[in-house]
Amino acid sequence: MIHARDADTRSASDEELDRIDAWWRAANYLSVGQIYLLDDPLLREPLRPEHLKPRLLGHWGTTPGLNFIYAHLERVITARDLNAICIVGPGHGGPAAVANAYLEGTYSELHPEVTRDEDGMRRLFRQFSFPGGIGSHVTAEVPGSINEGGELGYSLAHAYGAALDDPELIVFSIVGDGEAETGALAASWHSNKFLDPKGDGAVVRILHLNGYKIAGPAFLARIPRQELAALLEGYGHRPYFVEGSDPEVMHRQMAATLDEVLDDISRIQPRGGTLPGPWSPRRSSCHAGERESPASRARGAGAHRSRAGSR
Ligand SMILES: Cc1ncc(C[n+]2csc(CCOP(=O)(O)OP(=O)(O)O)c2C)c(N)n1
Ligand SMILES: [Mg+2]
Repeated sequence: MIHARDADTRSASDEELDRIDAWWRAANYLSVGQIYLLDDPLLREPLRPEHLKPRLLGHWGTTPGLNFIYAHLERVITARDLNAICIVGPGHGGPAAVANAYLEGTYSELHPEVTRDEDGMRRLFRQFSFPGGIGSHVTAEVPGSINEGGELGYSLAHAYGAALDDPELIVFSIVGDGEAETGALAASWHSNKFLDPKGDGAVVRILHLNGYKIAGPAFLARIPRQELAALLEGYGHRPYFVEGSDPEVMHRQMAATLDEVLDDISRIQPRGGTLPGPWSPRRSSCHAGERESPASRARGAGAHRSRAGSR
């Protein structure tokens, strides 16, 4: 079992960590807005009942964790110029996926009517889980989505499929701890047996242990840590733990751990290249419009581009 790097380890600069935190908070705001708000997206006035959605579908629980991971993936993908994709598995993760795509600008590229201003935010918030709008989980309308979130259990299978399809790709696959209790996901931990660590793409699995499946307890978050580590090691994975509740400490841990994981992968998959760092000059599929080829465009259009994980 590998513990998260010491929180004092300098991997990202203080300024970078501040910017990651700002992204995370903005994504959290955009997520809450989607779940609750019908109007007044910038909360210019004191809240009134007519500003709120009369019926709520979707839930907050998994969202801050997804936003946290996504914000950190943005840093490593940009810093290392990764060709990466993020697959969002946890139930009702839709608000986070949409919020981050909106922050990136890719949501408005695909849906120009959802503009990047107050009117666009109103539309973004109103459409979420609303008649005539979009689903409460990740759906095909989310730019880059290849994993339909409505039926739990397939995130890892889709992640491995993407890595088998493209040897240049690094797939960050976020698995919900409730999702992990489905049969499909439980079996998918074995997909590493099909992957050639050197020749295929890489899968970084991020198990999001928020402790719950909606409101019920999720057991992978409640078994002793040693037992969880032994379970994952038994499947052939190398677990890293990032845990806590203080955002400042967590940001530092996550940045350092992601760097450690990606350095490990680059030692297994050395690539040529002229850019600084161990990675060849590839594009991130998270920035729509920067993709290099129709093939990679097609891939990005199917995958919820974001980024996180370990081989
Ligand atoms: C196959 C399947 N079974 C049950 C559900 C109902 N369901 C929706 S979200 C959820 C909990 C998922 O837990 P987790 O992945 O941990 O997400 P979180 O609750 O933390 O957001 C369940 C059981 C579903 N969508 N698909
Ligand atoms: Mg959960």
